[in-house]
Amino acid sequence: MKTVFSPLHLGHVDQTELVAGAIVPGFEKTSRAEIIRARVEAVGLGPILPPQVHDIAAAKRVHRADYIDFLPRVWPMWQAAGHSGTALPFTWPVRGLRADVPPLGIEALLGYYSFDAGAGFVAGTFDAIKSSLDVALTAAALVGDGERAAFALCRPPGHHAGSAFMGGYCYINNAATAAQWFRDHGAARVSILDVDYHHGNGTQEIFYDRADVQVLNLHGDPLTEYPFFLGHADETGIGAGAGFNINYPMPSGTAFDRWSLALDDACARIDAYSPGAIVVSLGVDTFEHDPISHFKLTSADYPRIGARIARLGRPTLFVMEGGYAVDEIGINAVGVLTGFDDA
Ligand code: Q9C
Ligand code: ZN
Repeated sequence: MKTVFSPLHLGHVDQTELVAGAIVPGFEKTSRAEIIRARVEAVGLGPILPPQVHDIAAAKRVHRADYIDFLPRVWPMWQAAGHSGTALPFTWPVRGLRADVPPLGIEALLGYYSFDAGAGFVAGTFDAIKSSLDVALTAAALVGDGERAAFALCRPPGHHAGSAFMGGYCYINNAATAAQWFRDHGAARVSILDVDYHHGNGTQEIFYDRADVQVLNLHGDPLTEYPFFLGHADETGIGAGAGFNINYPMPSGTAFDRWSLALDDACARIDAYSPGAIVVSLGVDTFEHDPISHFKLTSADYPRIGARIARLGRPTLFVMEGGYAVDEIGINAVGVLTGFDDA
């Protein structure tokens, strides 16, 4: 399997986040992608290719244009305001406030275009966001050109980013943009299978009223797990999209015996949908030793995930999402891919 990777992710570095009332170093750090890339090389998964630069207009097929146009302005506006450190919001237009009038200042705009304080900007963040998108689209094109599968080693991740908001370490929804790319290049239907520990709220929001992209999410129950405010089992789609959004919330402590039953059910639904391509939002924060998550998958389970997805027998794009147990992130993420290739 070919991997697409860009070193531009390295500019998204030393950003901080808010954890338990304290500003701390971000869990979503550069070593994540570097260790995965090293593992791809160590196991000889296949060639590692640089991305081709794409027009950012591809992201506007699933995101609001004003949101995408805001992203390159964040750091210059933050600096012009005399700020340093990590650009983060502190107020949001929730119930009772107006979300229809964009404010003028950078701190307010960051709140307007986000749902939490989990997507900070530093000087190199926009270039990393754009490179991550380019990685996803380049890998999608490999699959479109006939590869059985490809690995988009994206950083930063994307599945929490919605049509007009960032959050949860995510800015542009790489998996959603890639799914739309498949739709725009001949696939009548696309399935997005999100196996990250956290519910892919952005992906769900983007496709919630659409029948042409099926979204399946296996994740920690939002009653207790981030992102808390989406991802329940009764969210099944709306309008034309009714029945095409499928959530599998599972309790803390879930291990592979139960998790794999949800995967089997999701795969049966993908089979029934008969998509022209599958986009896997590949998070490995389901791992038993992940520092911010609460499932109990082991390193031996990840190749089984890949093998099960391979049995679907469809063109498959793997898009990297979360996973914060850095020591094992390479073994676990690449384990899914070797499990796929060996099946
Ligand atoms: N106490 C992804 O996996 N909350 N995003 C962390 C730590 C944010 C996860 C709180 C988790 C975001 C792509
Ligand atoms: Zn996650």
